[in-house]
Amino acid sequence: MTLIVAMDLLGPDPGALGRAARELCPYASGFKLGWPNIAGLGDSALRAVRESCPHRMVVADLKLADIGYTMRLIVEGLPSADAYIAHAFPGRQGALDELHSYLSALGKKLVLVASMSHPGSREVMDPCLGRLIDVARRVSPWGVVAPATRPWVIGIVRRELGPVKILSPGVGAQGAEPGAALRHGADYEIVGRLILGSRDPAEAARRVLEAHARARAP
Ligand code: BMP
Repeated sequence: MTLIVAMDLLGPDPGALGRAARELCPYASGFKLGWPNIAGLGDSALRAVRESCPHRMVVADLKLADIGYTMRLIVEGLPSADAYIAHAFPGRQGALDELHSYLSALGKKLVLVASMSHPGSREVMDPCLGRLIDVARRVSPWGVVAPATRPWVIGIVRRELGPVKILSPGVGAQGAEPGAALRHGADYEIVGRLILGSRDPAEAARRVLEAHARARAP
């Protein structure tokens, strides 16, 4: 499957997180929890989702950007995710290499942010895209974040990094059409408000998956 649901809208509410995960479990490959969920609840936010939909990926979107020692301490305190998102810009040595080794030893996945979906990504990140991709090449993470809102960036990441998983946010509320990122080479679209802000989240998720199926049709 191709959909990762971003849970930010539900905030630090374990009941709401659990209910949404249960309802969307048939449609989602995974659930991404960010600081709006984790800051008030810690690891129990991740556990609420894991327990409600046990066989899907739980992604902790911590956007880590620190020395390796500190990033490892942060992850140790939030152990219930399958995948962790970090920025690429801290670089490999003494930072992402240590985080990657730690996560790999636990059988967990690292995802690096190469480019972002908001317009401001063009100010600093996109002029450095080649260097951020180079960090990703040397760290060799499981996945990379690249924006659905500027899908040509997805094409560059795909061309440069080959079989890495590409996770693309920016669908719906930020303007990209469901399926557009997949058509440009992404593996997953990260979708939050379009689904959780709708009156019938399961129906909204089903529609996103229909668009994904059309995008993948030959
Ligand atoms: P929404 O579909 O509601 O816009 O949510 C998008 C999600 O993806 C949010 O959790 C946001 O933090 C995250 N995200 C993003 O929007 N752009 C990026 O470049 C990277 C992200 O992680």
